[in-house]
Amino acid sequence: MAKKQSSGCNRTVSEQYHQLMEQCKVHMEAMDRELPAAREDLHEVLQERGVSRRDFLKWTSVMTAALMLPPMFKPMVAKAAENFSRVPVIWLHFAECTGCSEAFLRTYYPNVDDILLDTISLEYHETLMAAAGHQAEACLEKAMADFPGKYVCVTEGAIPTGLNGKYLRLGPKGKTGIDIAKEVTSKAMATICIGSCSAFGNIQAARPNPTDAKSIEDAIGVSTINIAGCPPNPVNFVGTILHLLMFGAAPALDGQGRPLWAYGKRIHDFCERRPHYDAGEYVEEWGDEAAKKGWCLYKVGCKGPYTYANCSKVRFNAGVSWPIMGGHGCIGCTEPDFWDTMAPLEKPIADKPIGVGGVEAEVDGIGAALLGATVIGVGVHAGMTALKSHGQPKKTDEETPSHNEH
Ligand code: FSX
Ligand code: SF4
Ligand code: F3S
Repeated sequence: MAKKQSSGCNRTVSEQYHQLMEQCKVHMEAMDRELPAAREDLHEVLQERGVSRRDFLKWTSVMTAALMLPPMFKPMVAKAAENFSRVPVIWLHFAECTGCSEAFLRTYYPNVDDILLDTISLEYHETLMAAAGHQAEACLEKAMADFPGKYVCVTEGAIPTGLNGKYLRLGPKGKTGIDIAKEVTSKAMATICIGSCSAFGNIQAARPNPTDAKSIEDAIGVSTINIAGCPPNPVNFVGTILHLLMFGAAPALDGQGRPLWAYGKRIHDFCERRPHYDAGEYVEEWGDEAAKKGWCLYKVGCKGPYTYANCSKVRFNAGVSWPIMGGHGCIGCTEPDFWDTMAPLEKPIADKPIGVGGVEAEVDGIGAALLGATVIGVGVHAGMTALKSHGQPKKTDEETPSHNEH
């Protein structure tokens, strides 16, 4: 009886994946017809940059698994990667430090993700483009006119909303950030917030927030896909674009608009220092013997127990390291309002004892509560059918099938 139930269940899952595959094929064929021609051949670029076919196939497997898809989707991920440079991107800057763009650009040993980012079809990016003033504005208008409903709007930075947005005026006509964001997102296929500033307001919105800075979603009322982090991991952006290319919709999102495949797990549960936490072995102060031994950083302020992101798994700088590996605790940079809610950054949030019967159970409880809150939001954000309409109206309760929920 149990066996029958199990195989019936498996058959259902397999049928669902086959159905998803059909949807993926139909969508990718449509994209093939609609997207502008590729400016560069990905495989030639990979070869020039020293990435072998074998490395590319390995990357395809890793990315397919990261996107929570079964191996049958590997060829589709490869095809989406080939189409990566065909997606027109308009990249807007608001109130921020440009660290996000920096994080995406700075790479010494490029891997496939970095190379994909290099090939991206940036129609407009204020820090990278040569044009300025009226010329730059003309580039933006042309990109919007050439690719209505087909471009991805990437936003970096928060939007100051005080004084009707006049704290942030941009370009030769002195438009406010609010005006530009509304104009460009209204004709976009999707809006992706890069970094915690555009996703949540971040440092600009930290208390006392004199300019009344807000996230894009709160400032102008559009639904956004939030690639959180200060700065975020480029891999999370690449995977999200691949998902858009494959299915024409955002991946399943948590209650904070973050893709679940990248932000669904807690830092604390995939941390290499976790055995030390469990054994009650903590760094007490910077540079002590425990620090040299790589023990847990909770007592010097690590906020890994409250933070959701894949940093330990994908790491930064071509997978070389990540904050906790580097010796500092996580400051919770992928969480909303972390400057306020995670402070003080180098001390535990509450002055409570650690160890068996101490804060350990509470910390795990907090993680579970946060996860509960994010999962409740999945239904709302997973219904991103709005992505298919150009206006991307703010959040809908409408459900779309999402493979990530299987
Ligand atoms: Fe914010 Fe990004 Fe932090 Fe900086 O642009 S997410 S302050 S790394 O640069 O927006
Ligand atoms: Fe890792 Fe921080 Fe958790 Fe310690 S508290 S195990 S350093 S995430
Ligand atoms: Fe940010 Fe913590 Fe990762 S500080 S980069 S979420 S380890």
